[in-house]
Amino acid sequence: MPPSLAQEYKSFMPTPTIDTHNPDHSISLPHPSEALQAELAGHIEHLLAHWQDALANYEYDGAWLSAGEQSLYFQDDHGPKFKANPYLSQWVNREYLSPGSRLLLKQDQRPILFLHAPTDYWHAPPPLPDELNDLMEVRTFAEPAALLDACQQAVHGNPRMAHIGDESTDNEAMGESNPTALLDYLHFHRATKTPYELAAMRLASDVGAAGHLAAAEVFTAGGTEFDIHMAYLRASQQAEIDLPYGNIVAINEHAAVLHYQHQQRHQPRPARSLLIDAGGNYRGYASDITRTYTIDIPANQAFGALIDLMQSHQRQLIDAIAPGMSFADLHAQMHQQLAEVLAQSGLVTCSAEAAFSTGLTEKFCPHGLGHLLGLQVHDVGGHLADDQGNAAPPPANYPSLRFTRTLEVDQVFTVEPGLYFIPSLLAELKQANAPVAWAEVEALQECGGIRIEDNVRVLPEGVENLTRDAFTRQSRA
Ligand SMILES: [Mn+2]
Repeated sequence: MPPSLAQEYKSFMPTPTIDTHNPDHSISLPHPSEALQAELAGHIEHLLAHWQDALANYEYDGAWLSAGEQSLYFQDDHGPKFKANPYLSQWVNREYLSPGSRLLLKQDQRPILFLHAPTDYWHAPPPLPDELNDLMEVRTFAEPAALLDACQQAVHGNPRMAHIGDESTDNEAMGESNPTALLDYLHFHRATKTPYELAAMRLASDVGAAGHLAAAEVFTAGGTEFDIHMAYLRASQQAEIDLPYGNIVAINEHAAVLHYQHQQRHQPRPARSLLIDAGGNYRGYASDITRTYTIDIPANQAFGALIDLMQSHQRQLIDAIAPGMSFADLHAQMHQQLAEVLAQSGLVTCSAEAAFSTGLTEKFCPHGLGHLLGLQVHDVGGHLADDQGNAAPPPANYPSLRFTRTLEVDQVFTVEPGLYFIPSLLAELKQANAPVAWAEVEALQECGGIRIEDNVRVLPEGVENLTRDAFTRQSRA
């Protein structure tokens, strides 16, 4: 971290500490400090100016951002955890947002937050967002009907309004629903983060790193996928519903299932490898981190060497990042380097050049190199060439690439090269008589695969590696 960045970091972010009274050495995160509060004020100011430009560009007098409604499972009285519209939770920490809440933005007017705060003895109402008192007008309503009435009265005349949020009947009258041009503009700019958002994402990275360190220990000690998952939750101080996405905890060949979703309670055979893809959440912002480990015994030597190669391959890709370059080009570099890894470790019988040019590497890594990250784990706008809505579609041979844009300072995204032994894709290669060293590949198949994933912020030169910084802080703590 360059000194200026270290200073910037220190100035608004209290260092998380491990609670020494807690025998599990779980992370204990600081309460939003005065300094973070100061960043929040700057963030809201930035959003105000940004929305004023956006609305002026597309000739709207104002906009409604609505939180959305709680959905229920079919013929049931409960449903998944409510997750507010990210366009609203960019302004208001989603922990404060009940279903039905709305924000009114009008040119040259303070934002008004209409909070739904039901009188409910079945559930605890969300806390009130005192932190926003100086930044916007906050009105609370117990009844949704009263809230809607107040919304109608807050808009005088016949202004041209946009509505951003789900398209329920209540929202139809609020304005033009999710206009594409406005949304493209907003989506495009969500990629670059404000200092407040970066601070939140550093903390989300700390949460994730604390979980990953505990997970690695439990794996080495012989834990099952379930044990590792529970240790991750405990150490990162997250309940399952707090996670930015479901943990992927994959021992042995489970790692070849890219979004493996189970946690096995018993381990029938000795564990050879662990791929864990698990994130942290802080005030609605996500980290998205993957690590791969092996048990250090002679039988795992080849797989361990492959992990080392993938580690340096991932670092090389991160070192290549600079503003102005295309992420699609970086993705192509990943395949070029993957071809070298395959050739170097004797897994293919052709040259690295041939493994790359024939597309052989795509069978060993069928996913994209990375994606934008923020309020959503796969953040919006990855395929936009500009804020006018022109598209930057993925190259024809890499259809799974979620992020194709030109890199810009303060964009945050993941870099996650992988190398997998996926039975169905290997079968295709066998069918096609591909130049694969089958004995070597089959010996590694039981280890599933490797993915190394960090979250980076683009700097004028190089990157801030949110993930590696967080691992450093957490392993010291
Ligand atoms: Mn990811």
